[in-house]
Amino acid sequence: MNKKELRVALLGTGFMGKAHSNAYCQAGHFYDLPWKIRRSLVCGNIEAELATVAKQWEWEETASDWRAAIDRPDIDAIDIALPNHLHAPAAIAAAAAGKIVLCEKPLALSAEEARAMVQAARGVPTLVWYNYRRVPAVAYARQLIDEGRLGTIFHYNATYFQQWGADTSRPATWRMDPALAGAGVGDDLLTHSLDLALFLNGRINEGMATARTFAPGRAVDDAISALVNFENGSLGRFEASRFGIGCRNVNAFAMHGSGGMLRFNLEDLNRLEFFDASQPSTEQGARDLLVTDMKHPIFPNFWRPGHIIGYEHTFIAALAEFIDCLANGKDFHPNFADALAVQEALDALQRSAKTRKWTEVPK
Ligand code: SOE
Repeated sequence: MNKKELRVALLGTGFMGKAHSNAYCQAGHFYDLPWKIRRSLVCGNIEAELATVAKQWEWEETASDWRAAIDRPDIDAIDIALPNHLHAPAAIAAAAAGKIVLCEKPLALSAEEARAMVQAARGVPTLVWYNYRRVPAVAYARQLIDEGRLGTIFHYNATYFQQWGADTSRPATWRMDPALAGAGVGDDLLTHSLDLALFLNGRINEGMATARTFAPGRAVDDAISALVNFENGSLGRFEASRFGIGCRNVNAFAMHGSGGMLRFNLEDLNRLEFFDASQPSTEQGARDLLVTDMKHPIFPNFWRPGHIIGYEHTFIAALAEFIDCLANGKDFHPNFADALAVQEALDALQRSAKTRKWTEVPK
């Protein structure tokens, strides 16, 4: 029997357009997908970029305006990899047209906009590209936590540091314009840390934050630091910066519980440090696990033990799982509702940075 086709339109041809294009090409190579992916249409308003992406990733057709994708009856899924301010209009239009909607992070420019997107997408399956949930080491961390190996959690500390913001000679892109990107590093990097925190440690009740713009004349935040209280009673500390000199893409977290400690850093993404406090004290020590075993989550879809994987595999794994959920009527996470929870936490922290007060995250 012929497989059902998922006819995709990708909106956006930048860095994320490339990461998603690769996932559409590769998912069927690594996973036995229940549906066949068809790369039907790619939309972008930078002519040279559009032509290159279409050619290199073999998209069948191109369009210079993302709106061209919305009402086409021969498109099943719309994937939004546009600048942040276009996420809401594109997602709401796509959902109204009954399409399956995939959207880059952050879901929206504000919690209010994100709520409208969740409302609009009630009847359609959604995915948000918080791809780091699909790093095998992160998925394995979640498995250890679910098995109770960390016991009662006391501390959740997260850092997302990049350094490119300090290079003021870089041409400004949409990321430096609050109307297009949101408040800055919080929307871009802290959202990743918040998504992982909600995934691994549960709801954040309240927070207190401070934000800073280091570059003179820049209109967006370069750095944000926050303290939070989690619903499970643990304390949290978050830092996100584009001035994290020495860090190219340090997306790291550490969790300390009565049963042990976990530590992860994306710059060494195949590894997870695990300290098991149930070991005799004479033998205790953090073990640096290479999360590439056939019994580890996600990894066996790719290579054999020890044959490490990279950034792109997280997108491939997310997409493959989404298609499995679509075909088998299962819920996929993170979806729009999960990304709204990130947005609510971010919004509370950004408000706190302005008012300098502890701020509750609405339920
Ligand atoms: C910013 O530099 C950025 O590209 C983010 O926008 C992505 O979400 C992150 O995964 C890598 O860094």
